[in-house]
Amino acid sequence: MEQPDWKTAKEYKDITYKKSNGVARIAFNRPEVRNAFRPQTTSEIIDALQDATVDVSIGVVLISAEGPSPKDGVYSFCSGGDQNARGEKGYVGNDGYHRLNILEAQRLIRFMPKAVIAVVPGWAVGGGHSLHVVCDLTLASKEHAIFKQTDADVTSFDGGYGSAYLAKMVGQKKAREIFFLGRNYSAQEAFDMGMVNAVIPHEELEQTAYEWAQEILAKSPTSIKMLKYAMNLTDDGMVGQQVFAGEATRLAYMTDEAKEGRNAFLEKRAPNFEKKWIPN
Ligand code: S0N
Repeated sequence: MEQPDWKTAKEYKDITYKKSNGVARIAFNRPEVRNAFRPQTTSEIIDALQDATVDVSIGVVLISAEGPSPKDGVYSFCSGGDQNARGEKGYVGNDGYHRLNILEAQRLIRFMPKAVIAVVPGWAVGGGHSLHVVCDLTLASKEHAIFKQTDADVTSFDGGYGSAYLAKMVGQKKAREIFFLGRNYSAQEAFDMGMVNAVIPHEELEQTAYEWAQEILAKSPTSIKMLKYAMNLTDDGMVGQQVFAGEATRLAYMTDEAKEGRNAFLEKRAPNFEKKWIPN
């Protein structure tokens, strides 16, 4: 199978951002704090996600992590909000403003018209756990991935996708156990409860993620986009409908009917739609 030829797409401080043959890889790069995110980290992730969204050569995004920690050799995906960046009133950026911009990162992952895969090499905790939940797919290291929800330990809780959508994924009882007890779950346990797609030997994790991405890239882009939006729709309310319906409208623009509607207006005449009421 093809090996990636990663090229740095943009230099950042808290993340790495690379691309190879249709795949973008965004990776947390603060392994010494278990890849906790501070406002700067999330701003950088948002910037990279926006780039991957508009780059037409990119079809799949991997959210991964650098590591292990130089301090103790422990692997992590992300340990959530950096508790050191949390002032008296919340997460504080370098500019002194309080931010919760991880939610914008979640929305970009959720609504981008491309598949997003969480590649979990180690700890996925708190907001890091929520991030893997919001990704379309999750691949986890057999030896090192540990899933854990500490939101209720530190009074910094995700009442959106991280919890409510998780409950749709693993069931209400299990989701409440995950949040209320905050236990550690192995990759296999996470797989068994339906929040991980595959448990992969650690050394093969990144290559496997790249191969899954290549498999998706071989599919029809419009199909992947519409299927993602269709599966999102019922959980995303009117916004889900708006995103899905927007794509339907975009496809409708490509019909002769749409051209006739536009031309008739511009030519100041009644449209002739040929009255073809095509059945389903
Ligand atoms: C990850 C844990 C379980 C790892 O334990 P381990 O291996 O024993 O390592 P430690 O010795 O604890 O840690 C190693 C070093 O890393 C630092 N560190 C770890 N995590 C963080 C962190 N989150 N912030 C800052 N520093 C961290 C340690 O301090 C240690 O440093 P040194 O070597 O200097 O001592 C364990 O570390 C752990 O439990 N970490 C804390 C996890 C946590 O509580 N995270 C926050 C949970 N809440 C959120 O993330 C929600 C935030 C949020 O953004 C949100 C809010 C509303 C709506 C949505 C969201 C959202 O989630 O998106």
